[in-house]
Amino acid sequence: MGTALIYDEEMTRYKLLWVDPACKIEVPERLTVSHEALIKNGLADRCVSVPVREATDADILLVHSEEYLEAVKKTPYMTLEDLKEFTLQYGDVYFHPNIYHCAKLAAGAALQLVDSVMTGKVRNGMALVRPPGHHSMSSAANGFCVFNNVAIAAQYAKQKYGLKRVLIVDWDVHHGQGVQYCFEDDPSVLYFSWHRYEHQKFWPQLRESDYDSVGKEKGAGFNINVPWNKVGMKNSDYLSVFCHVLLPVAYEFCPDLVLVCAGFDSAIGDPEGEMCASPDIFAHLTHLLMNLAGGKLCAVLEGGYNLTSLPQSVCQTVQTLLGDPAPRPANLDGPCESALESLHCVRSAHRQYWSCLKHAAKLPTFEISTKRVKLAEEEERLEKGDEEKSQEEQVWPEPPKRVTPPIRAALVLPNGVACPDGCESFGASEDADPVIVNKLRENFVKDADDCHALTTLSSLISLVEKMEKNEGCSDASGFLQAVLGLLLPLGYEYDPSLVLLVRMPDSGVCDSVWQQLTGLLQGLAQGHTLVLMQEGEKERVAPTASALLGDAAPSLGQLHSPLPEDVEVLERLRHRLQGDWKLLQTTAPETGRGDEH
Ligand code: X5A
Ligand code: ZN
Repeated sequence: MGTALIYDEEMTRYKLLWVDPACKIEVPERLTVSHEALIKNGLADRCVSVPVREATDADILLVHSEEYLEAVKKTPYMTLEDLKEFTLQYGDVYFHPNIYHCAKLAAGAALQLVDSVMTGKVRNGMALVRPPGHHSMSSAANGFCVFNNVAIAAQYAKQKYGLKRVLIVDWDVHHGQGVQYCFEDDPSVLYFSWHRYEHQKFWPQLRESDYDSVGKEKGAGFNINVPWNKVGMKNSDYLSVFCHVLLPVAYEFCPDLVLVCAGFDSAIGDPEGEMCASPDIFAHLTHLLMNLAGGKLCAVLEGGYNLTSLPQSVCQTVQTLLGDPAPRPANLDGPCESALESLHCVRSAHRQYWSCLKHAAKLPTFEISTKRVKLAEEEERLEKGDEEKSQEEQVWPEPPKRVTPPIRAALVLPNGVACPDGCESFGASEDADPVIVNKLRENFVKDADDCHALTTLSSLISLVEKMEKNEGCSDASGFLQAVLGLLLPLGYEYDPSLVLLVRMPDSGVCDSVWQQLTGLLQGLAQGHTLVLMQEGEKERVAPTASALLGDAAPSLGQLHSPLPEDVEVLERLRHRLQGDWKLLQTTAPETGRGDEH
């Protein structure tokens, strides 16, 4: 099962034809540098190349109005003056005689990707497209976007494949208000977006981009906005929101398909985002989504305007889709105070909709949305001095070279247990092949010199398992809560060089939960995972090997509420540890930490 890559040079054939400072960053080179980097790193060759197609009128009308489509259809025949005039009715966008053609290809590329994944031709994939889509609305172009590629893809997937639930993860640094408007009252599409907001000072400056826009009517709870009220957000801030908001909710939602509005203006160096997350964070964001929906993930390019960090980020994403282990995440020093405040607000706004957030702290009444603007203005005045610094050119190290391990999974098996396909069998020590022994040593236990790493993580894992023992598989949700909210952030912050995963014979963990755990933990320690099982666990060998090989774990089904007594134990532990482990924090120091429960 491969990874699709969709790209067509035709989508580079339009550009800004007049002077407009707001639009000058959206250039054709965004696509060419991204594609060339994929070739240079040997990634394009490893993908299944899927051709683009033009989205049909019917496809486009899944999201857009007939009047709007008809208006855009006329743009190829307009003079420069007419195009300028036409452009004026919309915000931060430009038209070109060839943009309608490219916009049909961009939406069509997203649909080809959905088809490739849904028919099983590939497991996952990425489409490199221009123009982007997530700002465009039913009857309006906006923010460089003409047709809403991902929104169209979601409607198309629901209609053509009868999908009940689609998750859209928008990690672009701007709010995809077009996607929000499209699915606001629709509980079958869960839209998650984080975005630079600065208390409504940042484009598109919408009141409805704040955390309290949770969806409407039947769709209440299915729109999740995480506003970034400061620039300079880092890897820790992004991972923290994944662990404490997106992933728990996504697992509870249990999507049939994951679509990613994959904008890379949220990476360091981007002139729009002004964030500080390194390009390799996208390896982890991608990895963490890859065990949802049985691995069916379609990433569609949105923004990304720094011509160095954009291709680096694209490569990190595609290489992860291909199954290569993620690099060890650097400098996870915990979320900043502003991020914690946003986290707290989002979790509390959604606690009534998601059982995984039921226990989240309530919001103190003063802390309501944009009312904090006054406070923000004060802070802004204090920070004015730093402003010039942040606009200077950023430098960051090139992401570490990632290797495809020669052996993905090796097993030591007792007599009579067949070695699953794709794994290397590693015999008992007397007749062990010295070549394999050496390969193993090189690839798996080379730098496992830190005994504390092993003991700490393994005891945590068995702790989590113990908790599970009494309940068997009846409480997958409690187990998952422990993994996502406790083990994963702890693991990330600890940054081990080896993950030792021990399975006790009577652990009540069922296969799918076990595979999810194994899959998620492979984001740590560059995927260096050593699983220990006892002889009685023969039936677990195949599912374990499958998870180690990087197969997507089967989905857990829609989860019910975790048991209150489990939640209480977990929360107590999280509170006890969060002084030392910043990634466990979910509330800002001054925003009523005492309010939990
Ligand atoms: C797709 C995207 C950004 C538009 C910014 C306009 N659009 N100021 O990143
Ligand atoms: Zn953007």
